[in-house]
Amino acid sequence: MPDTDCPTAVEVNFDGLIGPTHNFAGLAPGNLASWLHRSEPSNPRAAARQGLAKMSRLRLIGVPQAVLPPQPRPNLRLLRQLGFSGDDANVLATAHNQSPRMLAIAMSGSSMWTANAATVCPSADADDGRVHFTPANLANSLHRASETTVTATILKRIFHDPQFFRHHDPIPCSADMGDEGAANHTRFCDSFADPGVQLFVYGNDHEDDDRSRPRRFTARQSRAASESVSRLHRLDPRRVVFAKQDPRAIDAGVFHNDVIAVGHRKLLFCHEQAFENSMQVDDALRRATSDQIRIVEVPQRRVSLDDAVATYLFNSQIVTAADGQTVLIAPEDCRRHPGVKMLLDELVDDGTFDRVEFVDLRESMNNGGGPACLRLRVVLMPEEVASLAPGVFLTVELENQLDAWIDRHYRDSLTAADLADPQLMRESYAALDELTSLLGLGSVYEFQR
Ligand code: SUG
Repeated sequence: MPDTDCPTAVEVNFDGLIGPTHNFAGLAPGNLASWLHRSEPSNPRAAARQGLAKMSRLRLIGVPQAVLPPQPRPNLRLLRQLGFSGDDANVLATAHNQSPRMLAIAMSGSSMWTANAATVCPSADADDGRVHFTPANLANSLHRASETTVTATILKRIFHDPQFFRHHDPIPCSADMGDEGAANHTRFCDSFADPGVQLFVYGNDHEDDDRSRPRRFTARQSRAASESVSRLHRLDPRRVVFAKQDPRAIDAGVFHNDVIAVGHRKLLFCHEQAFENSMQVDDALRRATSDQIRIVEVPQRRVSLDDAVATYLFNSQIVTAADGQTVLIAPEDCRRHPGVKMLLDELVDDGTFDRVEFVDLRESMNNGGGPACLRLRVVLMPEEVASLAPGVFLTVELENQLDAWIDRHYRDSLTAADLADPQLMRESYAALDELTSLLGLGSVYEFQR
C-alpha cells in the first residue's frame, strides 16, 4: 500500500488479474490480433503469470500497483438469459452444441483489460472534490458488455467511501452510445495532485459524413458517451478536450485510442495518424494546458500504422519510477522490430524517456491487449488511498500468494472444446472464491451467495 503519510497524490495502476478461462475466441470487432489468434489453444497459467510479472516489475520500480479480480466465468446468468436451461452442466453442454460462440462469450477472460473497465477522474478535477467512476458500457460486443455489472460491484467494493468516491451508472447502452472507458481517456498534469486536463477520444459522432467514418471496422467510442462522462464527472469544460480518431487508424486495427497514443503527466506520445485533425487537437491541448504539454508525434515514415498496431508501441505504459525516472514499459514485440527499437533508442537518447523496459505479455497480446490495456489508472490523495480495501495493493506477500494461487488453480492449455467442461467451471469458481478472500474483498460474485 502506498505511504499514506506522504502528503501528495499518487497514480495507482489497477491491473486486471488474468482469469482461469482466458481463451482465444476471435470475439473482438476491429481487433486484428484477436481475429488472427482465434481458436488457437490458450495458456491461462502463463497468461496470469505474465500479467503478474508486469505488476511485480512496476511494484519493484516504485509504482503503486494494485489488483482487480477477474469476472466470474462461466457467466451462467448470461447463458440462462440466452435461453440455455437445465442444471449448470446442461447449460454448458447445450450452449456448446447449439452455439459455441455464445459459450465462448460466457467464458471470456476479457475483463483482464481494465483500461476498459471504467473512466476515472481524480478529485482534483471534479468540482465536488470526489473521485468519479463511470463503468464502461462496452456496448460494441456482448462478451465485453456483460462485464459492466460485476465491474461496477467490484469498483464500489474497493472504492467504498462515499465521502471520497462517486460511482455513476454506465452510459445507457445503444449502438450510438458506445463507451470503452479509460482506453479512450488521458489525463495530463504536472504533479498528480494538480488539477489536470482531460483528453477524451472518440471514433464516432452522429454528425459524421461517409468520408469521416471507418469503412472496414466499427468505431467503438462515441462522442456523445465521452461528453456524457465528462459532464457526469463534473469537470471544468475549459480543461477538457475532445478529439476524433482518424478513421484510417480504426480501419488499420486501432480499436481504442490507447493502441495509438499514450499520455503521462505533461507528455503525449502518439502516432501522427492518431487523430483526424492532429493540428487542431495539438492546439486545443496546448491551450487547455497553458502550453505545459509536450507532444511527441511519431511520423508514418518512421513507424507505419500497421507496425504501430503489430508492435503495440503506443500501448506501452509511461510511468514515473520512485527514482524520478520516466520509464516506458513496452511490449517485447517493440524490441524485436528494428525500426521501432531504433526509435525507442533515440527517444532515450533525447531524454523523452529515461529508459525503456520490455515485458513479455504474449498471451494477452494475442488477444489484442498490451501493457496499457491491462491497467486502470486511478490518481488518489493519501486520505483516499487510506480509505480503500487494503488487500488489493500488491505487496511482496500478496505477489507470492497470487503466484501460488495461479499454480494451484490454472490450467496450462485451453481449447474451445474445453470451455464446456463442468470441471473447468468448478476450478474457475474455486479459484475466484479463494481470490476474493486473498484480496480481503469478502464475497463479490453471485455464485458466492
Ligand atoms: O476489446 N480483446 C479486447 C482487447 C482490449 C484491449 N484493451 C485496450 N486496448 N485498452 C477487445 O478487443 C478478445 C477476446 C477474444 O477474442 O477472445 C478481446 O475482447
